[in-house]
Amino acid sequence: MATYDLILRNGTVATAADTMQCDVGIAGGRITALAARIDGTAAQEIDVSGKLVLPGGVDAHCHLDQPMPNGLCMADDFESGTRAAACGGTTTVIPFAAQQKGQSLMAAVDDYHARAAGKAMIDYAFHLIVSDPSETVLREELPQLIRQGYTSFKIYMTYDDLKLNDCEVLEVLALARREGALTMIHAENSDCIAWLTEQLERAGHTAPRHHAQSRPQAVEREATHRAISMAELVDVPVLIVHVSGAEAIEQIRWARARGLRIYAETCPQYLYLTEDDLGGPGYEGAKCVCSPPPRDAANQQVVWNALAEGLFSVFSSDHAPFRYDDPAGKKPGGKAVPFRYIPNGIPGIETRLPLLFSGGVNGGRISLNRFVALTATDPARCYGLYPRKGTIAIGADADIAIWDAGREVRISNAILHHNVDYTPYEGLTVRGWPVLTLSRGVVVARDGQPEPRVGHGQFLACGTPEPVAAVAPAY
Ligand code: DUC
Ligand code: ZN
Ligand code: ZN
Repeated sequence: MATYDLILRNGTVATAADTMQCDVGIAGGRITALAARIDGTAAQEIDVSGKLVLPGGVDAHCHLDQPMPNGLCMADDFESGTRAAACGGTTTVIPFAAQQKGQSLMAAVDDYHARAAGKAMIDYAFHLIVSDPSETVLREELPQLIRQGYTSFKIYMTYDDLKLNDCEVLEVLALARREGALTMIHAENSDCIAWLTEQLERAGHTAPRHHAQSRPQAVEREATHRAISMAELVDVPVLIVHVSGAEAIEQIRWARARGLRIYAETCPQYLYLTEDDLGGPGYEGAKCVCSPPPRDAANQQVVWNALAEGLFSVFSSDHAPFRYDDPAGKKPGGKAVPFRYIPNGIPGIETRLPLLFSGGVNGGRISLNRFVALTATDPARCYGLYPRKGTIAIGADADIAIWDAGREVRISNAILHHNVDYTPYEGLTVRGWPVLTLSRGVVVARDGQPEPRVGHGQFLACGTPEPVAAVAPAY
């Protein structure tokens, strides 16, 4: 008779494709049996009747312990970031090994491994950030790193310390096509932002709320269109990250209608925040300064519709953790500063899944299976981690989140486990919360509290991303 380390009994198991009543048998950190009734002995059994048994989330866009310029510092390292992720039902994170201009990409990766080692509670892979595509990076470092399992990278069309010009973007896209990697693009027009910021400052408009006016949708729309056009020229799939509203969505829809392989990601802030949240009393709006900025209620609706219809493949947190009351965070140097100096980014690694579940599944906007696809299966497919991650299937890692679909939780920073001193969602009540999170069969969070599993997380080398798997090298 088969033996198991753990059997989850009587749950409702959902994948991106199916929903079924069944037991889940786990041995050696993997799922080894799925059956209406598993016969066999187990070291432990957990009765999960009345609960949902879902693949643990894959948060494919989050920033943890990323080196920052100008005395800024991210609040979450791999320990606190993955602790919060696990409590929110996430079992894999993919943060960024970021190259500084002039730095070797290999050195950036080595440094990032040192930051993660022995700290992560759940498994992690790395995207790269390519900010300096020198000859050595393009000819030697990137091809080697791709072969070693760093098969996706983010490039920026804005931010002075990160942005690439269009020639550099084309070079990186051609390399991605040649070597079989997926390029993620931050699409905002840098010069337009600089000019608008200048105009706003001249008029004395430096409060946080003017951040949104410095990056209107046209800025995102134009860059999205340009990114799509460059991907078309090179004939390579790309993924546009953190899409904020109707105008960028329109570009992506247009590209898809032309048969272009343009993938897209959105985030909770574009469903739950608006630019009014940047206009809170005094300096409080700094808490919601991120880029692209949140838009308005009509745009939120367009993002919901696009999630439901399948335009987006990936729903990520873009967790970029800066403390509010901190000279290394939202108050550089210890004081309120003009919006251009506020570090961009908001925390959300623990609230990502409950926010989508509550408004999406319980709100009747998306099916449970679509929820699983957006938050686990499709991110794993996009970044070369499937089927080891992102699904419940025989042979997959036993990365599982048990959900109480009816549990009401009033979000407040006091119940979260990141190292940030605020949440943008303070006071919001959601329905549906993960009550048990397993990483390779090991309990890492229970009833909203972390288990002491620091260092349990392992590095994952990524395979070829599915979007690029079918592209033949040409250049
Ligand atoms: N924008 C980014 O591009 N990255 C981190 C956070 C943000 O707001
Ligand atoms: Zn970005
Ligand atoms: Zn980001």
